Amino acid sequence: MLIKRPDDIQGSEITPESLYLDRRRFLKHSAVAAAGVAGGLLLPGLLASAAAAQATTPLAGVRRSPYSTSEKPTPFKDITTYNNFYEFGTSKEAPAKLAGNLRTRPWTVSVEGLVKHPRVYDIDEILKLAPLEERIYRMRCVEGWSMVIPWIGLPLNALIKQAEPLGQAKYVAFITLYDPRQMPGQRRDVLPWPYVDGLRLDEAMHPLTLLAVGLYGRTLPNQNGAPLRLVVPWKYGFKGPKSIVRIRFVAQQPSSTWMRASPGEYGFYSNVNPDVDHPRWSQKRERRIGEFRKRPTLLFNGYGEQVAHLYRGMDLKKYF
Ligand SMILES: Nc1nc2c(c(=O)[nH]1)N[C@H]1C(S)=C(S)[C@@H](COP(=O)(O)O)O[C@H]1N2
Ligand SMILES: [Mo]
Repeated sequence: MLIKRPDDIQGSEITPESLYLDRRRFLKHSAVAAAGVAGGLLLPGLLASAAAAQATTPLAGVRRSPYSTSEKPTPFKDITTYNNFYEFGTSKEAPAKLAGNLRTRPWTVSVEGLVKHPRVYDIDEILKLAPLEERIYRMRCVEGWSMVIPWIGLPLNALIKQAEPLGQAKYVAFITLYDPRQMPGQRRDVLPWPYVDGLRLDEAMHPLTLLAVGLYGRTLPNQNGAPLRLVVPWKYGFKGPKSIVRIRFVAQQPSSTWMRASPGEYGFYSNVNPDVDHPRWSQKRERRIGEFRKRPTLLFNGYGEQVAHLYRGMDLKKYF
């Protein structure tokens, strides 16, 4: 694997933020600001949409990463309005509409289990564990669509090194927020809550495995998993749990929400693989959001050169 030293140019210097932001969204903000300045009428519709658009804040000192793809990022608007976040409903539109009021600060993450240094971190401490990097990754959902997302985050291995896993620790489980008052989707048992998933320790240590805290230069919009979510770009998107509250080191392979929901359809590994079909549909091709023609799906989502060695000698049909 090629490891170049990332230079110190900020990701936001490459493509100006004004190009990232959708014009209508910008206008919406201006209208709200104007209404505020005028200090006159309360415009409930505008204020409500401002709440839904949320207070993301810019992230400073972000470095570019040699792990980024040069493919064109999916527009901000698609990344933030076409989501899977069942805690806020099962439609693609629901998370953007309903996640706006999720309280993401203060927020703590408990690092626990088989580690030398178990500890509860404040989200702001996690942000300082390593320099923030922009990682432009492909994301392939098991449903057959894909995006290119300019994440901001830090390698999960920075946190793992600080925790110092004990010899018996072989897997890591990620447990996300359970709070039905804030997450209306959790009032129905469409999935076993809280949403959990896991990785083998060597997968978790891999330099591509990212703890994402932002996208497009700013903190994560709630619908994308604020304030902290996992991104494992060679696996199907559901292996990236959103709004993580616990990271637990364990000896045995953990189960996951999707394995529990449908064990014949979702395995522990869930590596992107065009040769292992979902029982109900083919995984050979995918629709990149914004494109018309489907494109071929790549083994390990195109990250094979970096990750194939993790699975050497394993039958990928058995360990799907
Ligand atoms: N907590 C939680 N995390 C989740 C999900 C979810 O429903 N709840 N959906 C997963 C799925 S299926 C996908 S494809 C990605 C979507 O991430 P995005 O909406 O930020 O693109 O989040 C994953 N993480
Ligand atoms: Mo997904």
